[in-house]
Amino acid sequence: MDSTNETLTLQKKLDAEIDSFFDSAPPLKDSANVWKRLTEFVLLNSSPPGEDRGRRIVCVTSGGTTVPLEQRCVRYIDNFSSGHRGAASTDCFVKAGYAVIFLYRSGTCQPYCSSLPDDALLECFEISNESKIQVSQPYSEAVKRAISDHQAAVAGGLLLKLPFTTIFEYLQLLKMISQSLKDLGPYAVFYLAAAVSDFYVPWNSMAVHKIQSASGPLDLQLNQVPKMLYVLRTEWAPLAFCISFKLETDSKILLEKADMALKKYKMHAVVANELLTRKEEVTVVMTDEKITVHRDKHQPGADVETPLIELLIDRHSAYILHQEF
Ligand code: PAZ
Repeated sequence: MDSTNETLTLQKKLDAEIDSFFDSAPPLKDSANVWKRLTEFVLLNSSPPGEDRGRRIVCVTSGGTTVPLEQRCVRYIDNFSSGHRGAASTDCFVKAGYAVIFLYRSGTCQPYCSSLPDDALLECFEISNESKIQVSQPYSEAVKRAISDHQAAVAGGLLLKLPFTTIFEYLQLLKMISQSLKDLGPYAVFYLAAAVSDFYVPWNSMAVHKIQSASGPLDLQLNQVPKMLYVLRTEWAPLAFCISFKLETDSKILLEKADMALKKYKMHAVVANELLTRKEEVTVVMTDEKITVHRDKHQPGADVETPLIELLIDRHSAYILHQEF
């Protein structure tokens, strides 16, 4: 078989796997309403008053997907992702004038909350002598800033938040988002920071009820999640600027794996990070260059997302120029 035929055969196999994934996935709840919110958001940002060009829109994915083991799910496979990267990156994109579709795992970090404690409701508020709820003094500025920045982003039509839990919901939503952004061409960005499951139990071969422990050891057969990055890049949103992430725990293979992902899925950039140092530094792997960015340790509260997003926006601008001429 020559290489063109081999590529076609692989493509057909991938298409069949993807069709089977979506055909057997449980239907997305409230999908008509999600589609309505998405199309309204895209329309709102398509040509803001006084501007002849629409705003750039980025889909930021954040947090980890779960893999249910039962249809009436009691148990599921999960991963470590806290959603910090996606939330902090959203703050930076909005600040830079992008509109953000924040596709996030329910219960993970939220935009504008990175300087608040995890249990913000209990830590940041207190009951006054007059039995009123008030912000406790040490958090007063941080809470004010978080609320006003968040309100400004939502009221300004710059932030749309869509939650997911399972791998099925995540991929159905991602597909829907890419369809809604299709007309933006190079002005759309996918920033895929979510930690997406590599394996799953197909819905139609999944136990319906809670798996019983009395039946002895559990034998699990997991299918591979089809490689949607390639399809996103080549079919769903062929003109969008696509950034994916590669996480490894072994620094020796990290850059090589990121490079492979760049080529295999035709990404414009792959952000390589290690589990333990992911909040300190990341390396952006692109076709002609690799650039490492660091958190500024001398600046209190500084994060690695600020220089990362600055760099990516710069490369996105160059990409738009290149597409237009
Ligand atoms: O969500 P978080 O801030 O705890 O971690 C971010 C991250 C490591 C999940 C992200 O930077 C990343 O690498 N996502 C892709 C993971 C993967 O290779 O599937």
